[in-house]
Amino acid sequence: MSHTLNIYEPLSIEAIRAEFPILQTKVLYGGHPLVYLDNAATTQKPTVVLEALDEYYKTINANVHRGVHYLSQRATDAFEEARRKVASFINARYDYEIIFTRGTTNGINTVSSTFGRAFLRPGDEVLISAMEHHSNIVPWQMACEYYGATLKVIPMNERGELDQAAFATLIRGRVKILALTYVSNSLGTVNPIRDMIRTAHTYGVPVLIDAAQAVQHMPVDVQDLDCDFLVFSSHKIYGPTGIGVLYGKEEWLNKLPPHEGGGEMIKTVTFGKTTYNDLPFKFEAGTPDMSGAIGLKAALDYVDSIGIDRIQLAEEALMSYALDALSTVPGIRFIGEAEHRSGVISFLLAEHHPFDVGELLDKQGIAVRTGHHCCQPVMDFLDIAGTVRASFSIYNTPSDVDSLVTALQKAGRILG
Ligand code: 7TS
Repeated sequence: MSHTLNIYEPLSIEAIRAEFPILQTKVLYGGHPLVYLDNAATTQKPTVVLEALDEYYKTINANVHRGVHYLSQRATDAFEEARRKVASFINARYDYEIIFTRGTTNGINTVSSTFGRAFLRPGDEVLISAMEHHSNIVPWQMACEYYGATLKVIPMNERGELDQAAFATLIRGRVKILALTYVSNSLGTVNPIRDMIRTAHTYGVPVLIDAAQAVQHMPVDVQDLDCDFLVFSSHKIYGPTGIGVLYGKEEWLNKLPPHEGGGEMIKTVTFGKTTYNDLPFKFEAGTPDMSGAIGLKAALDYVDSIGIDRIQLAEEALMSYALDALSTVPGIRFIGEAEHRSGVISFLLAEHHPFDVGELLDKQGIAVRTGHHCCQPVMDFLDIAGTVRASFSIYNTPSDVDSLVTALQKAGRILG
């Protein structure tokens, strides 16, 4: 759908904002209109998604893949249509390479534990980067601990860019898998993952991409990237919470053992032995989140109706406006100044604690996130307690940025 749109045609932000009922919120203290700049944590939901959830429960709710009856077949059709939508959205070769998960974290844990069981042995290495979210650190640490492997880390510089020379050396070790974020949620860095995937493949190393902060901001094509696994969360791309996606190349998904045991992931069960189902069901034990998948489909349809290319252009323009505008705030220091950035701007205000700044912004109706953003190693490396983070989405406007700037100036004056 997106390719039929003129990507240079400006978005009608007012029309977009009207699709998101929650944006009408007035923040309790002082009745300030809500300025929502915490989109990296979770995005708000457009009416089409809310209606899809409502419609699902009102008209077709039934368990999937199990009943011959009318509702069950309708629910199954809608659920599988959602899978096809996800496959086409990220350009997977086959629908059955799409596994529904509970979210990014659950997707990474599915790969780390099954990959660990199948392939990690004492002396092996798992390679991650210095800017990973805890979700892409801890599961690998646990797998390494369990199987006697070692976790290696690609370092970054002060600007928040990965050290490519160090990567070129590290990948030549005994690396069994590279797990890397596409876009950093704490610094906004967009990593050159296509090149890094190509390098990893020259050493026969498969790559998992954490696309939690990428799919909502830029086109993601898994065949073009040639990644072996890719994960994201529905709730960060205008869809419901509780559901996410694990993409895996057929070849890799077939090599991994199942993650959880239960209904749906089996072909036959006796007390002596169970044989496992084919993809994608082998990785979907138990009743899946049917309404979530259908809500996610509605969200991806919504994104396609605008066009991810246009979203990318509009958000880049807004980011650039925000960087210029924020630069005028006395005492501001940007954290993360990579050349290629997306979605988030992290900063500190003079010597003030990020939490104090965040609280004063909240009092003025502005929602940002403060703290380590589940990236404690990033904060340790930069020797800071945390940052204030403004993160953007399609419904944010230059006027949101102006409100942030005014509120920061006021916070600066109050904090002295
Ligand atoms: N990976 C990245 C890069 C993320 O930004 C997040 C969530 C996750 C993984 C985990 O996603 P989940 O949906 O499974 O929780 N990031 C954030 C954030 O920046 N603020 O709140 C959650």
